[in-house]
Order: sequence, then structure tokens, then C-alpha cells
Amino acid sequence: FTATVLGSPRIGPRRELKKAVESYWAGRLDASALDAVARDLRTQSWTDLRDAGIDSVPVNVFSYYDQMLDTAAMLGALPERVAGEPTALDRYFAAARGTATITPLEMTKWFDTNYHYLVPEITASTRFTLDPSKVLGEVAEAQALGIAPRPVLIGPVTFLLLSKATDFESSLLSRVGELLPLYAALLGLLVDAGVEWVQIDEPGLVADRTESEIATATAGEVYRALSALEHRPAILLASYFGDLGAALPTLARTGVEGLAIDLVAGDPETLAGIPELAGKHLVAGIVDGRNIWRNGLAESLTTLETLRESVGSVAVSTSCSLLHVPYSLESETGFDDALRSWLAFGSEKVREVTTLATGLRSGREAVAAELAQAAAAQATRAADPRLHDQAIRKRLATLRASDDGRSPAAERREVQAAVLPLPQLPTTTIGSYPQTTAIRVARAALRKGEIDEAEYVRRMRGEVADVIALQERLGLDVLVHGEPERNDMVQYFAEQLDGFFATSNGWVQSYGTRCVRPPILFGDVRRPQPMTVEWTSYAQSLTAKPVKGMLTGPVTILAWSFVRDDQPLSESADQVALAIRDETVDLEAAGAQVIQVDEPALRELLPLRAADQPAYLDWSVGAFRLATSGVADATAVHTHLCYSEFGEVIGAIAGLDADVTSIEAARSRMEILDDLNSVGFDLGVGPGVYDIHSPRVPSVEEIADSLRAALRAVPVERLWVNPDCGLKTRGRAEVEASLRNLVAATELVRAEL
Ligand code: THG
Ligand code: ZN
Repeated sequence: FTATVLGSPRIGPRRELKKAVESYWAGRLDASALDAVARDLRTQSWTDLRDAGIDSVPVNVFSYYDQMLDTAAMLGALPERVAGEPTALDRYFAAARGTATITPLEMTKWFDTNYHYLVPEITASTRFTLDPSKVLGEVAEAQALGIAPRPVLIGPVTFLLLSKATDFESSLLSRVGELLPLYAALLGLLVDAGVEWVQIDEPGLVADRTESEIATATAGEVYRALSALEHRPAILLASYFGDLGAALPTLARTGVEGLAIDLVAGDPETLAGIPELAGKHLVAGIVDGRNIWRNGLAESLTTLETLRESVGSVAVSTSCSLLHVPYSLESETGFDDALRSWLAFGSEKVREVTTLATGLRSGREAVAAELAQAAAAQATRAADPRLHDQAIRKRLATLRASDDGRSPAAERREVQAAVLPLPQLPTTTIGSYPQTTAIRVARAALRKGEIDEAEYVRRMRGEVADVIALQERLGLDVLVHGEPERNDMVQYFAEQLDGFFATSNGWVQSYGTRCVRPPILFGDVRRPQPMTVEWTSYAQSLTAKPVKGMLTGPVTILAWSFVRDDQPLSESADQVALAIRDETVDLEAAGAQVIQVDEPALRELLPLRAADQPAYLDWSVGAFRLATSGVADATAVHTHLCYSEFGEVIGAIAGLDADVTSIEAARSRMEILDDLNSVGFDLGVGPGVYDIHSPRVPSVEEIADSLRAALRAVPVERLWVNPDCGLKTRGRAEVEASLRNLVAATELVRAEL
């Protein structure tokens, strides 16, 4: 084949799958109606690819929830505790989201993307068995449409690397021998079904983890064994999100027929010195599957031509699955013409792939018009004044040279205690309160033009007043306004900053049925006016207690946006930091004594390769400090971090130098406090004392125990009391009951001091 993609979005161009699955959960749709929606979406997706000129169509990339969960189901590795559910679909969804009595699988980041997968649990007693029904079903469905399918599987090495061993110590990779016969049997079934090519994904091999050498060696053995099978389709071994490094020659030496290589995240030069590639079908991932910029086709063709000279057989592809970009530009009506011409979403990327394949096959003249259009778009982008705001750049340079940061933390602590005396173990919340039906109704009415901006603001102020009254009643010490005016915080700030563009339908799956609409950072960042000051000031006018100003940090704003590819991320981060810094200064001038700048995504942008991590930590911490060093010593800077796995970034948390850091710790049993001690952290810390991700109301005793445990690791002067994350996804009643217990537990423990 000559033109393909590694995978497609599946949530539906209008999020049809999200709506159908959620209706099924709510009991409004039965399993066969759900299946019909899913089948229509697959048909649409495959025929669109074929009609666009894709000559090898990936199947089995559809999922009701997640591809790792699908793989666990295929390998008979769903957890024991779902076995009692009546149907396979019920067992599947019980593993994904739990039931009243079943805890779901854990969820974590899919490499360094904003997609989250479910972590399969493998126990000593797991007996792998093959259930090929989903993949064979999709193969037959595609064939019935006259489409030659290329089924996509997650490979055994990546499956095990990303799973969790729950009751035994040794590396899960040691169990790959149990999976091999199942994959071998499956390859046999696929070739019997008439499949020519199978794609086996092994993105786990691009990260260098402690297991990397053994993973590479294991993968070598696995693919030597699979490719030695006589009865099988041709194997396309797919990698993405980085270079294969040492794994590339190892894999090239096996008998697999094809290798898919990410030429966007990885370096095409690394392919040069590998003679074993010569006999392979190289699937060149040259169209970026993760960002939304239009491909500069001419340079891509040059790269492809060079590759063809050295390798021989080259197909054009996306760098990874198109799962990570929105469906199509067609449904975006708000972009100006210039911006639109710079972009390519999913279906536009498919056309780029087929254009490049035509160019490679038939010569540049065959696609001269497309090359000229791409070049023209690139030229207007480079020349657009919005990309180069000299005033912003000059201010940033001056500030970088002159800013010597904040005074030492101990000095700040003294000044802050003098201007804002707080009780021991001060209580607070992370920022958001439940997004009530009234809030959602008002937002929808504003969007549809049924109410005007003034009425919307009036209603949101009512919500703020309710949240302030609630916190007064509960007896919390540092209050928040509750953020009713924000749906997604990143979208909220991006909409107010120049240099960002918001999409109207640019949904990307984040996990399960949940989606986000990442804003597009295309130009230099400028803050035309204050963004949050009126909300915070209004809340402060209702209470004598301090109200925190609430902002999102530069790293998180970038992590959850599509970012510029024409300058280093560090450069963009500093520009966003400058805008946030201006906001902190305005909040302080308006009377805020505490300002929280959240960085929940600090961990997720961490590069996959250890060698790249120090530089990242340096610029990300630097951007946070730039954003927060504009205020006086008397103003307390707080931050909040989510998603417990802090291991590699623990030093960076200290580096942020925030006066108080609240952190997700309810589920990691306060281990994080010992980790912080081990790097000499001596600032304020609020380890979450209960888990907000569950609707359960924690008891007073339970919270008091958490606090007592925290006090064994942290001196009382540094300890804050808070839930482990924002409350926006919880119900009002549970929040009130939980916080009442949080305050009561704090009073209990204060009395013991
Ligand atoms: N915002 C953004 N990215 C994120 C998060 C976020 N990535 C990591 C984490 N948080 C992912 N979590 C979620 C949680 C909820 C939803 C999406 C991602 C969600 N989305 C709504 C839905 O799909 O129905 C749509 C929300 C909307 O209207 O904007 O509930 O917080 N950017
Ligand atoms: Zn959080």
C-alpha cells in the first residue's frame, strides 16, 4: 500500500458515540441500538478513508471506551471482580467505570498525550485466553463494504509495559510467553479471514524506561517468533510518539514486513545507518497526527524521496493515530481565512497523506497545485503580524533580564502571617464548586442567545454568592468564588487571550465518553484586559474572610492546547506566563491576599526520554516563577497539582517556590509528603485529605486520621487542610457534607495539638 493513517477518531463527528454510550448507561438505549450507532460510525469512517484515496484502511481502532481495555478484553484479562456482570458489554463497562459495588480500573495518561487509557490489572492467577470476536467482527464488516481492512492490535510488549501487576513483584514482561500463542492464533484467524496486513502497535518501545533494554530484547524475540509463523498476514510493526532508538535495528532484523516510524516526533536521520531497513515496507509517519498545523508538503516530499532512495519501499502515513485531533475543519465557521488556511484537522490530514503519496508515485507535477497552496499558506502564516508582537517580545526580554524573583520563602512566610493571620491548620478548597444545573442552563441559554451577557453575569454572581455563603456557614478559613463562570479552565483563559483561537466543534477524546476542545495557540500572547478580577473582587465584597484569586498556570494552558510549532514551547510558555503575571498583579491591586496558580498538568508534558527531562523542568519551572514573581512578599502564592505520580518531578515542585502547594494525596496515602521531605521541601503543603473522585462522604474520623498522618511528616506551621482536587464534578449535597466533616476533623486535630 502507499497511503494510510495509523488510526482514526471514533467519538463521532458530532460526538454521536458519546451520546449513544451515555444513553446506554442511562438505560435510554439498548445494546442493539448502541451497536447500530457504532456500526454506522465505523462505516462512515472507513468509507471516508477509502474515498479519499487511502489504500490500506485501519480497522479495530473503534472502541466503546478505550483501546487498552479492548485489548484486555481480547486477552481475557478483565479483572475478576467484573465476572458477575450479565453480559460482555456490562463486564466491559464495569471495568471502565465501576458500579455501585465494583471499583473501576485505574486510568492514566497515554504517553505524553491528553488521552487517558485504562490500566489493565494482571494478577498471578490471570490466565490469558483469546477472544477474537471484536477484531474479526470489524474485519468482516469492512469486507462486506468492499474495503480491504488492516486490523490494528496493541502489541504484547506495550500491553504488558502499560499494565499493572497487582499481586506479584517481577516485571510483567516476563509473562510475554503466555501471550505469544494467543497472538499467533489470532494471526492465523486473521489470515484465514482474508487479511493481508495486520498492524501491531508498540509505542511502548519509544520511551526509555528502566525496562527499556529488556523491552527491546523482548520485542526482538516476540517479533522474531511472530514473523517466523508461516500462517499469518504481513506484519506492520507500528511505533509512534518518538524514536525507536536501539529497538529499531533489533526490530528491523526480525522478519516483519513493515515498520511504521514517527518522523514528526522522531528524527528521519536515525533511519540512515540501518541497512536492515532495506527490505522493509517503511510506513513514513510524516503528517503530524497530534497537532493541527498544515503540512508543508514540499519539504515532506523531499524527506520521502530521500527515504525511498535508501529503503526502497515507502508508504505515506500520519505520525500516529488521528485520535488526537478533531475530525474536520469543515464544521468550524468562526476561523478567519488566514487561520483556516494554516490548519489541517483529521480529514484534511487524510488528504495531505494521499497528496504526498501521489507526489511520491507520480512526481511533483502531479500535485503542483496542492504544493503551491501549502507553500502559500506557510508564507502567509510566517508573515502574519499576530505571530510577532515586538512589544510583547521586548517586554519579556527586559523582564527576563531584570526579574530577580521573590524573597526567600522564610521571609515571605513572616510577612504573610503578619498581614493575614490564619489559625493553625488553615482550611481551604481547591477552587471549583459543583457545576449545578442552573449554571449549565445559563451557559446554554447564553450560547443560544436566549439571555444576554448581563443576565448571564447576574446569574453567575448569584452562584458566587451561594458558594461564599456556604463556605462561611461551614467555617472554612480561606474562601474561593467557586468558578461558576468557567467550564474548562484552559478554554476560559484562552478565549480571553490574544494569540489563541477557540474551536466550536474541535472535540478530542480525553477518556471514555469525555472530550475536550483544545484551543489553538497560533500567535504571540497578549492579555487585552483583566480576566478574573471582577469575579474575585465581587466574591471578596461578600465576606470578611480572604478569597483566593484563581488562575491557571502557563504549563497547563499549553499542555491542554494545540501549540505553535514555529518556536520552542519554552518561548510560548514565557509569553503565557507574562499574561498570567499581569493578572496576578491586577488581582493583588484589587485586594487579593492569596493567589493560586494551578499547574495540574506539570507532570504530563514531561518528555518521555530522561535525557530531555532536565531542560523541560528548567523552562516549565521558570515559566511558573515568571508568572508568580510579580507580586509582593505579603501576597501568598498557592498552587495545585493533580495526578499523584510525581516521582520524576518532585524536585520541580520545590522549584516552583509557591508559598503553599495543594496536592492530590488522598489515594497515594500521604507518601508524597515523605517524597517532598526527601528533596528538602520546606514550604506550605496541603495534601488532599480526602478523595473527591468518589461520591462517598468521608467521615470525621477518617479525615482526622489523614491529618494525623500528615502531621507525622510535616510540622504544623506548614500544613494546610483541603480536599485533593476541585469540586466541580461532585454534587452539592455531598460537597457540603464532606466539607462539614473536613472542618470538624480539623477542629478535632487542632484540639489535640
Ligand atoms: N481540561 C482540559 N484537559 C484536561 C482536563 C481538563 N485533561 C486532563 C483531565 N482534565 C481530563 N479530564 C476531563 C474531565 C472531564 C471532561 C473532560 C476531560 C469533561 N468534558 C465534557 C464532556 O465530554 O462532556 C465537555 C466539557 C466542555 O463542555 O468543555 O467532562 O479539565 N482541557
Ligand atoms: Zn486537581
